[in-house]
Amino acid sequence: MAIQAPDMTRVVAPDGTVEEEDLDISAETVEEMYRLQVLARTFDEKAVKLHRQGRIGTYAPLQGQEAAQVGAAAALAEADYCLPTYRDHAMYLARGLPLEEVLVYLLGEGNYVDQQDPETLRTFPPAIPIATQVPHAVGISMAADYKGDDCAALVSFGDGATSEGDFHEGMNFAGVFDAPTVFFCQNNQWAISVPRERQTAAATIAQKAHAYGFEGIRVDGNDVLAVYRAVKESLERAKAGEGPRLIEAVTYRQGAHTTTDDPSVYRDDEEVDEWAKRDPVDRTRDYLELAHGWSEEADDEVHEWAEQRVAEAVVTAEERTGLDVDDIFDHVYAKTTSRLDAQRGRVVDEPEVER
Ligand SMILES: Cc1ncc(C[n+]2csc(CCOP(=O)(O)OP(=O)(O)O)c2C)c(N)n1
Repeated sequence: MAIQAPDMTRVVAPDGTVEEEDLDISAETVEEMYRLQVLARTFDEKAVKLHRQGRIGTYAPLQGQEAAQVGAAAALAEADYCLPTYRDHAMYLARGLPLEEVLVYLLGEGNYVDQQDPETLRTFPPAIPIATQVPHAVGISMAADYKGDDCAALVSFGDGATSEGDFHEGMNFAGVFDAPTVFFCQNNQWAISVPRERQTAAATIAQKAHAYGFEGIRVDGNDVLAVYRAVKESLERAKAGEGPRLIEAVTYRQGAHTTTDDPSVYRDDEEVDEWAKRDPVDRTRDYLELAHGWSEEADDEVHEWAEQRVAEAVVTAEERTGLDVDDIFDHVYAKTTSRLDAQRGRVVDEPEVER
């Protein structure tokens, strides 16, 4: 039996026209979110090139998901907690993490946030094992609630994560204990090569919340204003004691799953082209032009700033890191095992191993 999908909310149509007036979001906030999206896209394009040049390790591109990531992170209050994934580079940028820190992680050192004061940034290292951050977010938000800390936790994950036990355990616990958690699913239509239709027989991801006794909403994830509004409102509800919410941000991964993936073997060009017409960065720019008289000069200035910012960050990050291949053996275990020691020895002793 097909179950009715909740409607998807949207503020700005794909052509940039405003579908909803009376927005309580200032022009400055939209401009800042546009600037961050341009920075994220510029950085993303550069990161793919750095990987191709052998200068960084495997990278998970975010292209197409800029609005979802920036809109969600920009809606957080400073005191709120944020738990991103390996694809959420733009969330870190919108949270105020310097670009250099993101790059240092990709260069193989650190974990984005290890140089930051955790009480100030309140943003976790990226979760690589799928959905493990979901129960963590529930626990963190409950602990904050017990302590009387006026904050909520936002946990980000993909459509594929909704098939993991951790997702369901976290959702159930949050529903039972009214945890101030906002579950933010970036439904980018693919979990590596598994399409959304094979991930779940449910008509939407949002409706999964109903089974756990709370509300699930759908939002156009390529509409930064709609995402910002939905996340802000959900966080405020959670902090007012009205419980958790699941947000399904409907978006699209325009690039590969990672730089070691070739999506052309499992998806059609027509699909990619169709989603490109709904590009989130273009849409925010069109909105700014239509609603706030955004000029071509202002747009050029943002792009130049982003190019320069990314170029500077690459230089600074590469100067800061001095990694060698045998460094990968550190930090695997608290106490190195004999097998690892032997492997390290072989790498160090074999000069032909590419460094
Ligand atoms: C527990 C676990 N199982 C499998 C993997 C391998 N893996 C990495 S990414 C991925 C797909 C995740 O898809 P989704 O949750 O939709 O997020 P997306 O990558 O699309 O952002 C899988 C299966 C993993 N990292 N962790």
